[in-house]
Amino acid sequence: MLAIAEKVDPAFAHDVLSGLAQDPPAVPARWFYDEAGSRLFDDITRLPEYYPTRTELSILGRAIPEIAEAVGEGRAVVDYGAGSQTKTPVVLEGIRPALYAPVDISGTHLRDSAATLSKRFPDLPILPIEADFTKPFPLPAEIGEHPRLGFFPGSTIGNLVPMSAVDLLRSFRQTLGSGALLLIGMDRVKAPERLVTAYDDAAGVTAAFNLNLLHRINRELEGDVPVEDFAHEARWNAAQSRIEMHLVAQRDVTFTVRGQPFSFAKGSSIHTENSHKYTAESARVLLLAGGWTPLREWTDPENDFALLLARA
Ligand code: AVJ
Repeated sequence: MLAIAEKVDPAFAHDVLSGLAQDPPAVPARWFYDEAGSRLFDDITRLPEYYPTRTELSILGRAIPEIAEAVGEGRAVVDYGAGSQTKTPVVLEGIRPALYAPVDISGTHLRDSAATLSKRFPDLPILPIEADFTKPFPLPAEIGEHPRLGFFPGSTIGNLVPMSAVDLLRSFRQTLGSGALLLIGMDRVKAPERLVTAYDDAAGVTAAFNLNLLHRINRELEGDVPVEDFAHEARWNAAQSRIEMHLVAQRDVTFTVRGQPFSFAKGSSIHTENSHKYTAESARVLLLAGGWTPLREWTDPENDFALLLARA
């Protein structure tokens, strides 16, 4: 029991207990990614309905010669979110950086992906940085004086409300310094039906991903949430240009988490994720507000997803 209790992140307990008591109730999306959740997200990226991952990879594959030309050789690549096993190798192969610095909050994930990459790029110096990149952090001196390229793929920026996204872009600019470039992936606004389908797939994988949060609360926080009484819902919020994921109570429900009681009336929900979508224009405005000047953008033929290159 103690071994399990020891693994519980106090920040998880705090975010769940205060988030469920909030009006409207909400738990930050970062808590999806325990072991089961990370596996489910991996499955999501292969779903026919979930276009972002494969679209971004194909844009990157086609654009990499132009990206390499714009970026130049000998940069230090700072990879926020530590290494997609598919996208990062395309970038490293294409631009021939002087150094690769993956940043991740999980030391285990960081070491695993660094080990995999060093097999494929034996001559590339790799400098793993264990940090929460949502807060400003200094780059270690070992990174040297190479001009930097920040890499922030996957539309992860979309999880943040624009105010927080701007803060994050500003802090990237601060840490990467003058002369830095940023290569960032952003999902595009498109027909709401397609967006909702991408976040509510026929096989129910995204539903399982969303509901896993409740299982995690039960496993790690002594919860007795009746998971079967909640249903996954993906909603398009047009005013805020985002997909929202919710867990909707299917009847009046009461439960406890760490002894604290909660009640949800039938039809009320726990808001579990925002995934903001940008137009070509709003993406550029977001970058500018964050202190980055957009230089170029690459999209797929359907204009479903965009990779943007910007300079500090
Ligand atoms: C990893 C945040 C980019 O918002 O599309 C996928 C997460 N949630 N399906 C996204 C997610 C449901 C994903 N990001």
